[in-house]
Amino acid sequence: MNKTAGYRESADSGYKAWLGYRPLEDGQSGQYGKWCAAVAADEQHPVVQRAAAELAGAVASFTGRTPQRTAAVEGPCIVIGTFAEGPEVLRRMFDADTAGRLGNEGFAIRCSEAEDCIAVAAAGPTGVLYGVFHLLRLMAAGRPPAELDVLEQPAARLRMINHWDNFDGSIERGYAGRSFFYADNRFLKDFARVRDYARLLASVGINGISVNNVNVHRLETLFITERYLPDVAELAGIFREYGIRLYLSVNYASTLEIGGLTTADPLDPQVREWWRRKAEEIYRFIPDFGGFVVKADSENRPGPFTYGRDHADGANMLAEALAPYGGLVIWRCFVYNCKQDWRDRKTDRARAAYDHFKPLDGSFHDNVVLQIKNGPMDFQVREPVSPLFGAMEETGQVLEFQITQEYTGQQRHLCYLVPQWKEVLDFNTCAAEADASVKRIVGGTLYGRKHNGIAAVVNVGNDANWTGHLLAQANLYGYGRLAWNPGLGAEEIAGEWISLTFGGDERLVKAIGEMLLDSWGIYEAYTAPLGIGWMVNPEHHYGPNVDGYEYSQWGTYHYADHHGIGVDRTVRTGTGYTGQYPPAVAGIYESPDSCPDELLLFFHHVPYTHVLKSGKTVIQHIYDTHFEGAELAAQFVESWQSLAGGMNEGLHSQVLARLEEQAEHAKEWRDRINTYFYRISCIPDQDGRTIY
Ligand code: GCV
Repeated sequence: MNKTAGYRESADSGYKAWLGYRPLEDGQSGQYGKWCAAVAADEQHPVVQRAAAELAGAVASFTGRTPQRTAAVEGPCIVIGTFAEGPEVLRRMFDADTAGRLGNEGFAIRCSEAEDCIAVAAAGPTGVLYGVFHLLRLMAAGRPPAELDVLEQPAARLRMINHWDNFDGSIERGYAGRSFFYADNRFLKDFARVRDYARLLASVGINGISVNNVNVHRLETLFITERYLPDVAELAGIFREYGIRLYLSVNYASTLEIGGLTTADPLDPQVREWWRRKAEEIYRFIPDFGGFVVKADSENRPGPFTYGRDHADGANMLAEALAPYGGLVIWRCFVYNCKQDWRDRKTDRARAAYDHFKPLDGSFHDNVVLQIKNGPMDFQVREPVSPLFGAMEETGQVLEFQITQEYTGQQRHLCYLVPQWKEVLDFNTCAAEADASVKRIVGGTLYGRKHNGIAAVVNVGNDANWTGHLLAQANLYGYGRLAWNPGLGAEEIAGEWISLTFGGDERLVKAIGEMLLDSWGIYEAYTAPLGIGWMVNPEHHYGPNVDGYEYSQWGTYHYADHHGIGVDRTVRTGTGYTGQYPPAVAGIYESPDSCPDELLLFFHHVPYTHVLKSGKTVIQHIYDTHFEGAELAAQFVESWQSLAGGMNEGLHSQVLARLEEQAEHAKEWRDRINTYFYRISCIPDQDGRTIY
């Protein structure tokens, strides 16, 4: 990837991502033309001023003419502001009722010939910013101004990005270069890049960011001390201008490691006092600090278990310290035994989060939210939805997705994850009312907890195009759009992203859209089959290795032998995991007859000759999907080649290189998986294709 100084401006690099604001076609430009003469914003709030600057810059880029920036509304213009403090015209265009319905972060957009303006209005400054970005999307899509009549507000209160960046500049599970926050144990202070990043995030409605890895090492533990708080505060200041609150991952054992105490027992008065003072100190530097993200008693990180305490004790202790300032404790539920003996067939990692946290429902303080990975295991290409959703009526919940493609091709393979996320959000937990979908739980409309939301581990780094694979930008964009509105379709989101990134040429939108929408299924087809997961090389998790984790301590087994494969997680004969779901869901998963094919091996151990609902045997399904998947990956290359000339050459060639690599690597997956299962089952492929 080109890392020379010019990449930020270069159209080849992909740096501008979906905010390139390419010139509008004459017709569109004409329609908006008169309003584009001026941008009016009379509020001095920094976020409103940022919104005005973004709007003016985008309009200049759309039309080739720099609009006038004014405070007063004089003549045709785009006017922006809050209902309360903005120009009078906003109160004429939107009645109090509209204003009242929008909530803190919502916005309204309208065009009025009578008032001779396009107006973007909101209850608060951040809503104004979101409204401006939305208007720019609509303008880019060529929506006629006369049709502008939009009222939007976000579904989830917290829409968060998690970084797994380390102070040395490495990124845990990062596939797009190094961190742009840190290098060599110092803050990089590349504020231009951080600002551009904040713009990207705000443009899709993100309002929270944790800036360091949940595995908090020695030096990052010091981020909450005077030594580094000034630097953290600088970062917070940039994100603040875009309505994004900064959070830090903290080391649960800070009192021991940097606090001079001999314990991190959450019930110890000295420990509580230390955190109380710590919170006071942090808020002195960062008055709107979001709070702590905590990975405790997980994968060798310290936690309350050491002191015989539970996770409510640990989380509440931190919550008490943050409560006076309105801070949150985002406590992760990724807690399991990572030192399992592979011979032990009773322990089931999938059960762990529910077993640990369900009994604690109702014991957490109001400012604790539990962050739960979408599935019970770990961001595999296919997993059922975690049974914890729906099970915790009295606890705020945040759903955790992984945008960074740890197990889905590491941004060397194309895998558009929005369809997967939509399945999770739409999943009906059947826990309460008829519609007890995950999106209602994390949107706060089912159980009505105060703090809820969605978080995701991000896929960016210092690669010129942010995400390594240019098409992986669609996942970052899509995540934000979905967190804002889970009702949006995967195709719709893909279409928006493609037009904003490459322009609205119909042929491009259709071809790239098809590639994106097919990509998850194709990746699944040539990798681990039928929900079994893993089968990757240990540690770095890239590339096929069927037994890579089979005799390890991580609890991620497939149990394949000469006769069959899969994990029996039934109540009747297995680990009992299915019993963690409400009966309506448990019943479906408990029997291989009703269990959906794509999750069969997650829930059941079956012979290779078991016949799927598709009518194929398991073994034939494995062969067929792997041959087809690799073929379809090769077709990506052809599809992309056919688009040469229709887009910037640099963008085209960088994607082509990744797709070629994917096509080669998909063959490796195909042959390794097919060969393994042919050798172990001794059942030949019905079609006699080459298996080694
Ligand atoms: C940050 C998986 C990843 C780890 C990650 C962990 C987590 O196990 O492989 O790199 O650690 O999840 O989510 O905490």
